Amino acid sequence: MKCVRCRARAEVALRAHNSAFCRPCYLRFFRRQVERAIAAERMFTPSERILVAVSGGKDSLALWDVLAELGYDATGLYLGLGIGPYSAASREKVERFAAARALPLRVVALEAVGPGLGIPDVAAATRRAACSACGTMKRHWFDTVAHEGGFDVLATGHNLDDEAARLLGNVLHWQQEYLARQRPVLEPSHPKFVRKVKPLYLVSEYETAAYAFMRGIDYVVEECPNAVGATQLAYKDALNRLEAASPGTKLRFVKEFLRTGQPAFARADAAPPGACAGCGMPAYGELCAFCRLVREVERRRAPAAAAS
Ligand code: Q46
Ligand code: ZN
Repeated sequence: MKCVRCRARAEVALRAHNSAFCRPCYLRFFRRQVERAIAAERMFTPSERILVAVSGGKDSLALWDVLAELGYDATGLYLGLGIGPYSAASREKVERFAAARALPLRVVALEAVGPGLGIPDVAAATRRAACSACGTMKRHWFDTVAHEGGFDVLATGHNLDDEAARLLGNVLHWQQEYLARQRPVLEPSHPKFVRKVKPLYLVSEYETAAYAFMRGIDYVVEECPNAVGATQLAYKDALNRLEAASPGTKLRFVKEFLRTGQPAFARADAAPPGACAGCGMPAYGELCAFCRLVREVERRRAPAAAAS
């Protein structure tokens, strides 16, 4: 198999793109795909300050790497979720990555800020699934750090597989509100929010993994222990089977949704959020989701504390 650009021996074959590339041509192809998505969706410009949410996994580190390579002003944000050895290992990977490339990194350990609650604390006290508590906590700290740090945009490493799985889940349950907000760029609906972007939304997990491998990125391979059995994985599995039978399915699914379906769901009249009475961040009720969750933890813990 030969590289479609230079005819050298190919290292990666991309069936969805009907292409194969040698290493230098693949790295160029990958960067151009990301660059094109940034430009086409007007995600950000070189003069803007970008906060990149990095988990230590291959997608977010590949994203940070490619943004830095393209010359963007990209600062990493690592949230210490307090999930035992997984959190310790991922933090170490992120810190090493940043140090080796002299990239600016912010580390926020959830147990050391605000109410001092890591994900296992919140999940145990509220008896919620860890991932549901985690989503609310992460959103709050991403928004807070981006706002307080004066960043223009928050970038996450969601790839095509993530977006396709999320879309499938939203369609299977006809989650109209989520479908209305599933876009690669979300403009802020409040002065304390920043723009949120997903520059990797059209590159597959395989493509990101190949990029990370070729760039020598050392990432945390183990998944978060809470990810095991997540419904998202079942959707990914189903989509992978469809992709194998008909290459390009995921790309078409996501692209065509954004072109034809998404605008129909987007409600032009969505009311903007007010201010949370607890933390001052944007909220749709009196309290934001984060403060509601923290109060729930406090409420549930109070009787236990009184009894002990
Ligand atoms: S980190 Fe958090 Fe994920 Fe772990 S607890 Fe679930 S949501 S699986 S991306
Ligand atoms: Zn709040």
